Amino acid sequence: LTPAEWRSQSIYFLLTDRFGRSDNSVTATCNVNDRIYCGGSWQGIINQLDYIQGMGFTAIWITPVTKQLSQNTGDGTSYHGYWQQDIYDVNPNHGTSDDLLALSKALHARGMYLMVDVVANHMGYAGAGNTVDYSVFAPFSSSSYFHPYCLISNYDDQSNVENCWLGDTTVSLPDLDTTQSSVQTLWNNWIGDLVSKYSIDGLRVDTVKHVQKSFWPGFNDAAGVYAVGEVFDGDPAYTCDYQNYIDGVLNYPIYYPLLRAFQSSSGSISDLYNMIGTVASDCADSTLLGNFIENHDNPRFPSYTSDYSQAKNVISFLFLSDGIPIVYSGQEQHYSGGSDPANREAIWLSGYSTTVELYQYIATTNKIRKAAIAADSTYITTKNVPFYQDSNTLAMKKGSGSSPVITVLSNAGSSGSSYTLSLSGSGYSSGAKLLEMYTCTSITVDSSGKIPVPMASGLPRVLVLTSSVSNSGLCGSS
Ligand code: ABC
Ligand code: CA
Repeated sequence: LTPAEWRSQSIYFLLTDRFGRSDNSVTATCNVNDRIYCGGSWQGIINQLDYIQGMGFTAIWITPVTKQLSQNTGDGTSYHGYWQQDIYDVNPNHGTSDDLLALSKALHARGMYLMVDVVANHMGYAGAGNTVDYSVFAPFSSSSYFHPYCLISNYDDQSNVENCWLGDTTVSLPDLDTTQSSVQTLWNNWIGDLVSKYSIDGLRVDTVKHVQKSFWPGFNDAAGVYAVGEVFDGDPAYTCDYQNYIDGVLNYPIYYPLLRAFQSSSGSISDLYNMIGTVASDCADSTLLGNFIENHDNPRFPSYTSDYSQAKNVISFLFLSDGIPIVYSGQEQHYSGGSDPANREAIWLSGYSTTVELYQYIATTNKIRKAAIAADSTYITTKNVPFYQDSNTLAMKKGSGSSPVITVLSNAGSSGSSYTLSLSGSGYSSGAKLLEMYTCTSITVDSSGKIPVPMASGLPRVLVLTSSVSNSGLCGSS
């Protein structure tokens, strides 16, 4: 799939080891602190695709598929998939190469897409950096392919970030010398073959800031599909520049102000308001970024606040601002794990309940976004514009000038009062008939051009032109 085709997708990100088991068990134990394989597999994902599709997701992103170091180390095992040793073989803990192919086919049969996580920065070794036996790697079976050993010690020094090694002295992540043309050729051939062998539709690319920028255009071209890179840095000036070398980046610049705005009723709305504009201007194309509020590297949102209204607001933001929404498996169950490894809970232990509040909320929000895309061919490429803020409220509009989708967010929390927000600046004129999509309330723009938005319990509101709602499956339309 091309970048343009990915814009309108929505992505469910899961750790293959933690999502579903081949035996469909919903009781198999999984103690996150043990950092060992819990038994999830590609067949287990196939078994639960109804659960994912039932929330309206059109794509999944799965953790790396390559063969890993096999030891149980002081840092645990390679259950997450970022400690590869043989890039030409698949991780046997997750199944066979035929199982991975079957997953790809099962997704495509449903009209869904497969995004695979890939790592080009490093391999993984069970031991300190000065003890590595390079013959265990395929290819890259000699030290000559790698940078000399040094652990990254200074994130403010870009050459240290690119040339030294991630990991620690228990598990090393031997850092490839990606400036060598032989290394580039091996990676580019590998990614082209992997994408074609498994009919992969998109890539999530690990550790992008740890490889020189000039490596990425060739790799992205060789893949031939949309690639979204992980640049783990909240500074838009630093992170956005990578979008000049790879199709998209994960939206870390928005992640931090989004988290801060909604983690309590005193969070800063204005920092988020300002960052929306900064990202839209600093990044080459904000509509190709990957939006998230949770992932496997950061504490889950409910570890900051257990408030469901706050959780709903961040979900609405991910789906209705610029970029491709990404929900991290377990977010729909309101899982609350903190830092790695606590944020990697097994999803089967939820029993895959589809009746829980956030599962339903995500399903509705996916429908609202799909309806907006269907009603307005410019929706997905038109930049989101924030136009109103007060200390607890943010309003933004996205889509065509005459019928934008208006999203009103609040960080007042579940105990927030009921009141009518008199919203100006939306662009709608007096008399326009709008529908609030979460409550199916009809609203008419008042004689002074303000929208009387019924707010309650700190919940988000989404307003669209009533005439655009047909065929959405929402608010009584078929
Ligand atoms: C884990 C624990 C370690 C523990 C080890 C045994 O297990 O985190 O504490 O010692 C994989 C596994 C992890 C494992 C690591 C290392 O490998 O999943 O469980 O660590 O063995 C990607 C993946 C991630 C993966 C790897 C490695 C890379 O998403 O799952 O980890 O393939 C850095 C990298 C980033 C990486 C992340 C985990 O570490 O850049 O690619 N993620 C600062 C730095 C970032 C740094 C981040 C976290 O800290 O700038 O580069 O990410 O260490 C903001 C700033 C940011 C700043 C944050 C903290 O604050 O803007 O720049 O980030 O304000
Ligand atoms: Ca590197």
